[in-house]
Amino acid sequence: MSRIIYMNGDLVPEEEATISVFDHGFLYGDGVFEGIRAYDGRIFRLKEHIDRLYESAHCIMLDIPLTPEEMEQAVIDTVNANELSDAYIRLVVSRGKGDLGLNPKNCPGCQIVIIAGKITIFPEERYTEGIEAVTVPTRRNVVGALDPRIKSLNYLNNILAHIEAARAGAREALLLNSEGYVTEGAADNIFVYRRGILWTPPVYVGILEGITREAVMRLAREEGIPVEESPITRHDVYTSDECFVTGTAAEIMPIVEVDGRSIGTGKPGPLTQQLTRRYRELVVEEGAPLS
Ligand code: PXG
Repeated sequence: MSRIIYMNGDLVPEEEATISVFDHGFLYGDGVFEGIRAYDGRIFRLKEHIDRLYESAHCIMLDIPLTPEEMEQAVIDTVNANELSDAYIRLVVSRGKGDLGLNPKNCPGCQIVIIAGKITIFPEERYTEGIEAVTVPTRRNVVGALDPRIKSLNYLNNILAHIEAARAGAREALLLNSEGYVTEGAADNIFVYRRGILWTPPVYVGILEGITREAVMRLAREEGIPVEESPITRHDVYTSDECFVTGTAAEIMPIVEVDGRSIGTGKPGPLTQQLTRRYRELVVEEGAPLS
């Protein structure tokens, strides 16, 4: 079935939703994006995703000619046009059509695209059994070069990590920063539960400030679990009682083995399971209604 795509203010059939080969998103990865989910007729943390999109755009000096409220409405309209109540939403703002040569001044206006499609959910056994992760050779982008807090269209760092993990036979990649601290997965944030404290790396080590990460930190605190944002090493991960990654797509995914070391009992632990239950309740309770 053909999808309806939002293209700079118009809702058009996907066959008509085309981009110029001179778009700087295509030529240079010059742009920003968000991945958002709707659950049961509500868009989870829509405002937070839009705020992060505008922060990313601000940092790359990309002007978006819509207010954040107009962008929220555009997302809602796109999901409704596709008659979806559960959806995966990809919002992309590129520098727009320009010329050859990287000068963004040659791009008169940005290109805004919103795609809303059916969500492909991971097989349930990944949640019940957990998955293996490996630390990969490629280091996370250095904060002083391309800050991972910017969700830019240049995702090669993450794609290389993904390829390297897959070649090593693991479903998840863990990226270290240039100093060897653990940063995050290819498209997810990491948590470890060790000696009664839930640890997650702070943004300054070089991570995306994940919206699921924030929600999980809040849920854990509500459950009375102490949460610390502090740099963690491979040792902390290998010796943790529980480990999981969080993201819009994966939600909360248990990690049961890292670099051949089993984590805890080698099965998803009780805190991971408890937080997963709470998160699944939260996503259907909260969120911007579609109508
Ligand atoms: N780190 C990175 C590098 C990410 O790309 C996260 C952490 C988790 O952030 P959120 O805000 O989602 O909790 C991400 C998110 C996709 C896709 O299609 C990728 C993400 C989210 C949704 C879809 O690959 N990345």
